[in-house]
Amino acid sequence: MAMGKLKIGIIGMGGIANYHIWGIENSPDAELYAICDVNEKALAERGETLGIPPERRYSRHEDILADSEVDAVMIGTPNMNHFAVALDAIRFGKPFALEKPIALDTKEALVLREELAGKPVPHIVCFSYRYRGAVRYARELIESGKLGEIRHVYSQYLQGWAISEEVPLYWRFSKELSGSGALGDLGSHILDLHRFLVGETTSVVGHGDTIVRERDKLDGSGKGEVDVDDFCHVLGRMENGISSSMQISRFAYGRGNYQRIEVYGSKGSLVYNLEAEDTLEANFEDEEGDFRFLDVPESYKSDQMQAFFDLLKGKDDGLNATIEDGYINQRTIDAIIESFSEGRWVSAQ
Ligand code: SOE
Repeated sequence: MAMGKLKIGIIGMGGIANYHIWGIENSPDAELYAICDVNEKALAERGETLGIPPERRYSRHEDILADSEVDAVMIGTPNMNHFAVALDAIRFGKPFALEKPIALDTKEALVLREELAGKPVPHIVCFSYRYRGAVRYARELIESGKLGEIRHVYSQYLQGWAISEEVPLYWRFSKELSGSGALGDLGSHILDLHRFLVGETTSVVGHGDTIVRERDKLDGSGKGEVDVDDFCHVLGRMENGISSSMQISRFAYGRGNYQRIEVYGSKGSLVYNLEAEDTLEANFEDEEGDFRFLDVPESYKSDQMQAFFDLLKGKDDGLNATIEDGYINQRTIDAIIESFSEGRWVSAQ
């Protein structure tokens, strides 16, 4: 690996790339070196704005992966390409950060897991809320036993942007292109946070459905079918007798990116709310009081992109999500989808 700044390539110049670029620009350890997108027009425009010379703008992901100057890549394509690009990154031995969900289904996720087992490559999966200080502090308090035995985890992840029927049929509304809907986009984060905070989900039962069933196709050729969930409500049995619920929707009016997790134990409770990210609400038996706000100590705050660069430089705090975590996440998503159609509890293991 290079001694100076890490030369980072970005694959997929859509919305999430702005976050990747921000992370690179705000790190003393990395520079944006090359970019890749299948849309040549967007590639040229972004290349100009970002000052990336034409010879370091790639339209094929294989070519940016083959560039030996590139130390690592960020993979932020639409979901349907996560698997193929990550698989090639492993085959090229190129370190990568991969957006969630890691694949369209468990079968694909398993291939990534098996490929990596034979050929380890430094990587992270972008379950980005793991890096929130409040989440890390909650994890520590739970691990230290401050809450006693954990009984319940209740979570919500709500957005409202899909309410408008004017929103066209882009990839997030297609099973073939995104695997699932609100479940894979938002629920994947909550499922990961449940594991990060309290443990494994062993079985699930859920209700998911589509509210707006047709939307305008992007090519102007009329309406097309939305075949993924707009919302999903899931009960989970977790290890150690913990019972969880999660409410996930793109149809929660007025909600932008509302994420809340409540953890109830035998001796205490914690509430994490993304909108109040530097605090936790807490109620502990040994304080004999009501709920109060706890400030999150500075030392718990972290940044996903910097954590990736640290990993590449040999510093791993063990809290990054890996393909193994992505695989377990995908397995749970698939169990939930099965439960939607079968209307029964399904094993997530
Ligand atoms: C869009 O719905 C989105 O950007 C997701 O793709 C992210 O993973 C989520 O955290 C915020 O919303």
